[in-house]
Order: sequence, then structure tokens, then C-alpha cells
Amino acid sequence: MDEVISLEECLQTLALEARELYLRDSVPVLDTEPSPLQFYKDFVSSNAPFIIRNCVSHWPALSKWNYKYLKEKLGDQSVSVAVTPNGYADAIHDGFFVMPEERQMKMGDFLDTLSSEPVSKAVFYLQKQNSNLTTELSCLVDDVDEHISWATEALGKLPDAVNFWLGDKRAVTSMHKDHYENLYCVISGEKHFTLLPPTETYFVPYGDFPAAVYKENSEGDFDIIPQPDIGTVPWVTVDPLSPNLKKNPEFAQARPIKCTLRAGDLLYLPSLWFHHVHQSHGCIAVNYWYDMEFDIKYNYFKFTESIGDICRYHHNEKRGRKKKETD
Ligand SMILES: O=C(O)CCC(=O)C(=O)O
Repeated sequence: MDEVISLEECLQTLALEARELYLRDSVPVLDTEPSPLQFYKDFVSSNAPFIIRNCVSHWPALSKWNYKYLKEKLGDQSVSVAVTPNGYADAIHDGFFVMPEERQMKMGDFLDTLSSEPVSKAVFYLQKQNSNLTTELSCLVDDVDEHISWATEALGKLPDAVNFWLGDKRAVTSMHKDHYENLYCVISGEKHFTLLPPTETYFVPYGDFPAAVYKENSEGDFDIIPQPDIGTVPWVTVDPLSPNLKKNPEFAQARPIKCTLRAGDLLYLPSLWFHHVHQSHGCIAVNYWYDMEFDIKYNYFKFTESIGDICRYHHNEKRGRKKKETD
């Protein structure tokens, strides 16, 4: 058991030293766009986020993208919308990892749904992360930059995906991490991010859950349909906005960093950072996902993750034994 305690201490030191060496209590705000070299050297290499206020305020999208314009341009276009009973697409519910019902809707109908009083429990979020801006919504691409030039030059590649996000204020993206360097831009409304660096991975509880999808039934309720072909999905089990510390005591050591983006703002969200996101009603955003380098940073992260798994396994065993003794 002593070895396990010292492994745990190593993980605590990792988080502490990262905070002392290069992380801050809030996301730094840059006055101007970084040069490609500065972006790479000061932020990508050290895996540290930043915000630039009004970075993309000059994009035509900022003045053009209202419901009327989107309806005129795209009213009849079929789009894939995530529909859930609670706003949580890709989240844990009733012991399952539940994905949203993916509904094909006309963009016009989706916009009408968002702008009227809800008639059902359903929460709608246009959030398909398959580069939907350049595919389903390609007639909007001229209103934004095709890519973020300094990021493209620094990373030596174009983004893998450019995603369009528009949804209900009840829609929440539960905490997760991605293997992308993420340049996230808000066009209208507000996005609220809760962030945690990968150096705090041990404090973020995970579980393995059988996959399922929501399906709205004829009464307007949602059934959870298991998807045995997908198997189990590892997912974060804590809600950073109201963590259950009894169930997840390690999370008490995490130091989440919060930030809000408004129209025109850009956030650099480094690869492997955990993020939880919610928004104002009808918030529109566009983000650029550049595949991360699977280099030593990724290597070390996986190593840290494995050590954390070992500690968690031993803790769970210990808790199980204690429970048996008291039962
Ligand atoms: O905007 C959101 O709801 C989620 C964004 C996100 O998870 C991402 O960009 O990776």
C-alpha cells in the first residue's frame, strides 16, 4: 500500500509543479495574435491555453449570422442535430454512456425550434463534429476564415475539421478531452468553459460504461437504447460544476480554470485538456481542430494516465474491503 501512496504523491506533485511552473489560475489574455513561432514555442509546446478578445470580430459572420440570414441561406438544407432529454449529448446516464439521437432536420425547422417556446422535453444542439461547417453548411464558409493562419503555419498542417455549434442554453458538453489543438471562436452569445490541464488527470474520475443512444418515443419521452456493438466507452464521471466529492474524493484536489468567451473571442484549448462547456441560448461558435502531434507529450500523458489507473484500482479495492468489513 505504501508504494501506492507514494505513486499518488507523485501525481499530486506533477499537478502542483505544473501550476507553479507554467500554469495560471485564469486563462491569460493576449493583446494580439501570436506569431506562428510564439504560438508554437510559448503555448503549443508548453500545452498552455490563451484567449484573444475580439480576435475574429472582423469576420463577416459576426454581422451576418442571425436566424433570418441562416434561414435564407440554408432553410431547406438537411442538418444533423443532436437531440436529448436533458441537454447532455455524450454523457453518463443510468449506468450507460448515452449518445444523442441524431436527427436529420431542415435547418429552417431547427431554427424555428430554437426560437420558439419548447413544446417537448427535447433539447436540440447542432454540434456534429465531422467538419459540418465545410460539409452540411458549406455555403457559410466564406463568412469565416478557412483556417487560423498562424496556427496552420505553426503546426504545419490544415485543420482536420471545422465545426459549427448552435444550440439551446440547456445543451451541455460534459467533461472530456480531445487529441486536437483546438482554436475555438465565438460568433454570437457566450460560451462558458471549465478547463483542467492533463497534469491533473489523476483527479478526474473515469469509468467504463456500456454505450447507448437516446430515442424519443411517441409520448415525447426518451428511451435509452443499448448499443452492444459499440461495447463500453471510458468517460469522465464527474460534473465539474457540482462534483460529488463523496463519490470522487480525488476531484477535491483539482483546480478547474473557468473562462467565458463572447462574440469575436478566440480560445486556444490545447490538446488533452479536459473541458466542460455550456452556453447562452442560441450561441453560435466555430472551431478548428488540428490533430495533435503524437509525440513525447502524448507518451508521457498516457504513462501518467496508467499510473493514475493503478492508484484508483488500489483505492477502489481498499474502499471495497472497508465496506465489506462494515457491512
Ligand atoms: O461547444 C461545445 O459545446 C463543446 C466544444 C468542444 O467540446 C470542443 O470543441 O472540443
